[in-house]
Amino acid sequence: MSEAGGCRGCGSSVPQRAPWSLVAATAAFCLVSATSVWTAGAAPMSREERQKLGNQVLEMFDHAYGNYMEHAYPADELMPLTCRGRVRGQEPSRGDVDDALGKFSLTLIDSLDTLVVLNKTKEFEDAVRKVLRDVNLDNDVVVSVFETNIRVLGGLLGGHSLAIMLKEKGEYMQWYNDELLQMAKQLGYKLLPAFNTTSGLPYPRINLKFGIRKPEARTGTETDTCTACAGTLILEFAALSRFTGATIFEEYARKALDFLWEKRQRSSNLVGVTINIHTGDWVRKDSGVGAGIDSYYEYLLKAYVLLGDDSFLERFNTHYDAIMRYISQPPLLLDVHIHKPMLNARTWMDALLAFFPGLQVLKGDIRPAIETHEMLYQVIKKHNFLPEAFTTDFRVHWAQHPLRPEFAESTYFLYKATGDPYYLEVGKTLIENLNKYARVPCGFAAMKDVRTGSHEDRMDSFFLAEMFKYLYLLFADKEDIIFDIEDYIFTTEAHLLPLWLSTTNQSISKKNTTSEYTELDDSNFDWTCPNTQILFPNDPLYAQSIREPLKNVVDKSCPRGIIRVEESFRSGAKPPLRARDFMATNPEHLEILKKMGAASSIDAEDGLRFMQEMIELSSQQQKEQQLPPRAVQIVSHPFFGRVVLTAGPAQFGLDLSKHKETRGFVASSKPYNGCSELTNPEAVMGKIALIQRGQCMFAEKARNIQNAGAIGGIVIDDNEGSSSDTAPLFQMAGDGKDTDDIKIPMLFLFSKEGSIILDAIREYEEVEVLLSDKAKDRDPEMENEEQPSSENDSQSAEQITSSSQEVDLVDQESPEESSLNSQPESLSPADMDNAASVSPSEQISNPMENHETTSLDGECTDLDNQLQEQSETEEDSNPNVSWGKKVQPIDSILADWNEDIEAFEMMEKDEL
Ligand code: DMJ
Repeated sequence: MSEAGGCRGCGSSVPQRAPWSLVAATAAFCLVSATSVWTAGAAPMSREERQKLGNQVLEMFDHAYGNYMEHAYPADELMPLTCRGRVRGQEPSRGDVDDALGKFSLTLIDSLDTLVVLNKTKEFEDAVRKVLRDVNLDNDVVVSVFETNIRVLGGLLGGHSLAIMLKEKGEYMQWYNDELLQMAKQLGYKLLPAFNTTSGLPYPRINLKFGIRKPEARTGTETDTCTACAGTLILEFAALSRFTGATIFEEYARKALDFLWEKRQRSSNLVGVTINIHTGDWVRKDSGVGAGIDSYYEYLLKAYVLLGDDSFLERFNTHYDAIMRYISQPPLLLDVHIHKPMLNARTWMDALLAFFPGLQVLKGDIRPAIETHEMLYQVIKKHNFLPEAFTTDFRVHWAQHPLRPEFAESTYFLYKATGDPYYLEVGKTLIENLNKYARVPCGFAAMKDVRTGSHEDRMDSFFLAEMFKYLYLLFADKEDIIFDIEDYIFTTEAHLLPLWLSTTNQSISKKNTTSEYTELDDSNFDWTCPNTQILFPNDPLYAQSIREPLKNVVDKSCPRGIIRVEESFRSGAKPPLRARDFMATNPEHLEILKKMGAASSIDAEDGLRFMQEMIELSSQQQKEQQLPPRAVQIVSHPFFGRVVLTAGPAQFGLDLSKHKETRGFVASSKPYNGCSELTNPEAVMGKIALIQRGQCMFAEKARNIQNAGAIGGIVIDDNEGSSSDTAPLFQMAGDGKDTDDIKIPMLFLFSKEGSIILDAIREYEEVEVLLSDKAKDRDPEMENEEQPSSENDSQSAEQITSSSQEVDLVDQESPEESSLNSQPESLSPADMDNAASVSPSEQISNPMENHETTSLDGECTDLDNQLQEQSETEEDSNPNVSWGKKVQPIDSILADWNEDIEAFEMMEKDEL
């Protein structure tokens, strides 16, 4: 190659065409090479240490990929806790997440080009042969068009791109004859029927065998899709067209992008989250840079980089200008309404937006990239991982973390742009946290709850496609990679497409391509490159100077709130009324409410925010009655604390959040249902008793095992196959009587999590667990005994698997245990009683829906204190008013506000 050249730098540069374009896309990269001039700030990292970290990444990849290949392949994904493959239809449905699984060995295909980046050429060659031999793209499965495109089509094209590169080098892949490309083309044709809509926007799902329209297809009735789903096709589809000469793919992807562009909200230049594929109406009018929209923006800029079509850059810049105007509130990125872009649509951010600083680097806007990245890093330092969503005051909103790579991606790009070794330290922390908290004997498990450290039986393919690539590249020197990464662009799934495609088969885009430098109308592109002041500070401490003021942003403050309060104080006005401070008995508050929406637009904005906060507060208060999930951590050999299971709490017995955790060996109780006096007290004495759910009240079971001398109890669900992956977590209720006599801690595990412990007992006999509110660090003493190699890890994992396949407690245990395998339909009356004793509101505690209800240490203290002080002053001056008394119920306040909300919605509709 190369068309690419000049100012290149970090694995995603541009072809050498129009000079203006070149600067626009790569200006940030010219900052690279700062590594050598680094003089202060974070200490430089030695080559030795970088190599060590690079090797660690390789070992981690081997652990993930090796276990997938050994225990899951040809299934789509590895289930790292039960150490087997996830086969769609054979596991309880997880809803939309499963639409990525098409029975096409997803993880293998998604890992192809990672193997080459990580220098595993031999393994790549083997993997390609396996794909060609085993993968069937014609399964009767309904899959997501978006996921299939970015992961499978992208994976095949990335594999092809590197296969032909290797073949040209003359050593590996000499037999290769574009077979992966042929598969990609076959898949491309399978996806095309999805575009059969009047708008040209694709249906969100397609049946790989039957397409959309056939009755057997079981899809094609959807009306809506997400903006990212319709707008993240151009890189793969254009690459497919240019590799094969079949122009239809690029044409369809362009048409969808053109339609989205036409439908942008004209006054704000923003797009909504979901759109009707037939009418083009925005279905969800909130707009951000995270979930649902993210890669639409990414692909506009990267399509320009890969295809050299200026119209994509102009669109990107127009959107970027709007994003920076309305959504960016550094260091935050907050969703707004497309019609009312000054109004925030949410008070929380999602983890997917962590890719945005990386995109800003590609655009060349480094300052806000550094700021947002720093804020995200502080959230990570607090919770070890980025929770799926977190509030503007950095509390956990959705506690899951499915090992997403976006933050690693941005870290890589920022390091390349700044050369600041700080970003190497960030990468090191990511590696440490993955090994410490997500690594299990059979791979890496997603976090079910970053607060408790509990796991989910899930290792998504993007973890191999993206995470290891970005982490390895972060620490690699040029000579560590067998090809020049700068000749390629990363897709959203981090698949590599060669930049020379820009000049191949470009018939479709020719009319839009600027072949010579032309002055574009960039009058409204304030944020556009070249912006040398932002980009070339020529100061090795530049990044650090931007991070410095944000050092404690997460721990000590609520930046936005504080700014607003300060501004208000500066202007002599009182700070806006916040829902959490509202007292219906405070005449001043009532006066403020009356004024809201009437006077200035600022008052109106405060009023709407107040309404939103009230709604959130109300649902939060309802949820406050719920106890958070707990953790059961297996601490004995060979788990050493690595497997953490999500457990439901009990409303009786020892409260694990207030007391020290309980640790002990486990023993099955006899009878297994624990509904009568135990016949094996000697076995459970001083241990944690395992009891099966059903046939009597939870409290009765607890009393029986306590009387037998157990120090804790784990109730295991009797509904075979139930799992906290697919069902809301239980809280075990008491029996309606006084349960103060129950002193031991009791936790509930669904059947799948429970069987992990039962399997372990069968295999290792002595199994020790820790019952706690949050997983604890691994036991250092145990660590010393730990077998170091991943080979050993996978051996033990293999043993667990085989045991999990063979375990049959019914055969081994007492007759009462025969109900272990009973189906939900065969619930006994006592089961019914048991279920009835737990009201739905008491029971359901789904982490995906669960807002964190208690403040974390040190969060928002400044703002809270200021507002609290203010409220106290008001209280003092009015002795008749006191907190918690005479407060109008939230419901009635909400009813009062309902009319206004409806009016606001009408207003929005009218504007459409
Ligand atoms: C990946 O599949 C892609 O990066 C996609 O664009 C959104 N995020 C997931 C991983 O989090």
